[in-house]
Amino acid sequence: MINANLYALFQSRFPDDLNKIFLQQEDGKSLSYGDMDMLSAKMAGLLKAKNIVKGDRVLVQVEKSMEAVCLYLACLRVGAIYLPLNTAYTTAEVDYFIGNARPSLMIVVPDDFASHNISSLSLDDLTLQAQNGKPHHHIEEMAPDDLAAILYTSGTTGRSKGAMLSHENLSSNALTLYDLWHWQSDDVLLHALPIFHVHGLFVALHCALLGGSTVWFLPKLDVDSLILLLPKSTVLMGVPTFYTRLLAHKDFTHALTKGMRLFISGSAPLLSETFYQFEKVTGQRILERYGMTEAGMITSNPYEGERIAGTVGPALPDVELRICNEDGTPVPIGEIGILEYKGPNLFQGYWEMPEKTAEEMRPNGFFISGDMAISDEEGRISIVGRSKDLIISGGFNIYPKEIESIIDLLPGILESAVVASPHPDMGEAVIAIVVRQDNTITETDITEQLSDQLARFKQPRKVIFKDSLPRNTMGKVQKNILRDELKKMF
Ligand code: MCA
Ligand code: AMP
Repeated sequence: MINANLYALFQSRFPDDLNKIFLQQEDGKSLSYGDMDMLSAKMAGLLKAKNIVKGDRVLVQVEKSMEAVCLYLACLRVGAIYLPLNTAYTTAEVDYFIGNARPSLMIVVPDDFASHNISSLSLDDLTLQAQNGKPHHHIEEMAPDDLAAILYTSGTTGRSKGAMLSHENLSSNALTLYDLWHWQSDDVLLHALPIFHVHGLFVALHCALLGGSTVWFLPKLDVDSLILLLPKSTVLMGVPTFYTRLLAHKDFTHALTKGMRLFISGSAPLLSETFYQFEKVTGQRILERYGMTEAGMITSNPYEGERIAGTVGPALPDVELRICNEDGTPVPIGEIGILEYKGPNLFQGYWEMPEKTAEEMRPNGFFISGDMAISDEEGRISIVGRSKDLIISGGFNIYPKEIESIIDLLPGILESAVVASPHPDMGEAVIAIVVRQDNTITETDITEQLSDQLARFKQPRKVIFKDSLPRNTMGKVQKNILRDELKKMF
C-alpha cells in the first residue's frame, strides 16, 4: 500500500538540491528544503517524546513563522491532527475549541490555558527543545481517509464545527491546483496570508511544496513589502483586500508586475471594478477561484482560457457540481440555486457532530454549500449570494448568530440583529442593530463588554439602536430590510 501521508508526497517532490530555499523572509532569515526537513523531523521527535500518536489533536494558536510551518509538517509526519486557530481569538473563544477537540498537546501561550490541565508549551520552547533533541525521520503510515487537520468553521447555530480534512482531501486538491495553475519549480510565491486557514496554509503552501518552489514569507499583509517583493516573485495569492490595497498604493505600477505570471484571489467575492482596474494597471487578469474550509478549492477560473469578472470559473477537474433548489432538485441552467458539490477534496464530516454533517449532505454524497450560484452554458459559476447567514470581512468568516447571542445576554438589552454593510477595504463590515430595554446604554457600553468575548475582527464596527426589529408574519427578523436601511445610511 502506498503511504497516503501528505508529507511523504511533499518529500517525494523536494528539489534535488536540498539547499534550495523554501521560505525566506524580508529580514534575511531563510529556511532551505533541507533545513525544513530536519527541523520538522526534530519537532516530530519531540512530539513522539511527548507520546503524541496518530489521531491525537495538536492545537496551535501561534503567530505566523517559519517554525509554525515546520510544526504543521511535523504533525503530518507523525500522523497527528493539526488544529490551527486564528491568533485573534480570545481565551474565551479558544476555551470552546479545547473543550470540543480535546487536544493532547497545545502550542499556545501556556499561562492563558493553564486551567485545562493539558500539556502545553510555547512555540519558542517547542522549537528549542526540538532542536536539542533527536530527529524522528520515519513518516507515519497513513490511509487516504486518515485525518491530517481539523479546521473550525462557524456554524449557523453560532457554535463552530471542526471540519475534518484527510490526507487525501489535502493531497488531491493540492495536486489538482498544481496542474491547473501550471505551477513550476522556479515559481516564487509571495505569501502574506495567515496560516491558520485553508487559503494560506493549504492552497498557497501546498502548491509551493509540490513544486519545490521558493516562498517570500511575510508575517502579514503589508502593501509596502508587496511592492518591494513583486519584482522578485511570480505568483501572489490573496483575498480581495490585497488587490484593493495594492491598487490604492501610489507606487503600484505595471512595471512592478512584469515578472509576475499569476495573481489569484479568493475567500470572498472580488468586485468586477477591482478586476478591471487591476487589468488596466497591470495588463493581467486576476484569476478568481472559489473554495470552502470543508473542501478546499472547488472552482477556478482557467489559467489559459478567458478569466471573466464576477465568475469563479468551472468546477475543478475532479469536482462534481450542481445547482439545486432547497429540496436538492437541480435547477435549469441560468437559474439561481444553492451550489452543491462532491469530490475527493470533500471533508470527512464535522468532528463529533454527525447530525450536523448529515444536515449538510444529500444522501447521494453532495455537500450543500449554502452559497447561491448560477451557471452558464459552459459550466462557469458565479456566486451571487449566500443562503447561510454569513458575513465575510477581509476574508474572515463571521456568523451573526454568535454575536447576537452574546449581545442579547447583556444587561438592559432586549434583542439584536447583526448584519453586514458594504465596506471599501474589507468587503463587508459587521453592524449590530440593537433594541434596548434600558435607554441609557451606549454603544461603548456594548463594545466594551464584547471585547473579551469576541475576537476583534468579529466585533461590530457600529452599533445602531432601534425601537424594534422588522419581522415578517412568521416572526423572523427581516435582515434584508435592515441591510437596505444601512445602504442608505452609509
Ligand atoms: C484585521 N482586522 C479586521 C480584519 N483583519 N477586521 C475585520 N475583518 C478582518 N478580516 C482588524 C483588527 O482587529 C484591527 O482592529 C485592525 O483591523 C488592524 O489589524 P491588522 O492585523 O493590522 O489588519 P490588516 O493587516 O489590515 O488585516 C486585514 C487583512 C487580514 C489583510 C484583510 O484580515 C487578512 O489577511 N485576511 C485574510 C483572511 C484569510 O486568509 N481568509 C481565508 C479563509 P483594531 O485596529 O480596531 O484593533 S479560507 C477561506 O475562506 C476559503 C477556504 C477560501 O476560499 O479561501
Ligand atoms: P470558509 O468557511 O472560511 O471556508 O469560507 C467559505 C466561504 O467563502 C464560501 O462558502 C463562500 O461564501 C466564500 N467564498 C470563498 N471564495 C469565494 C469567492 N471567490 N467568491 C465569493 N465567495 C467566496
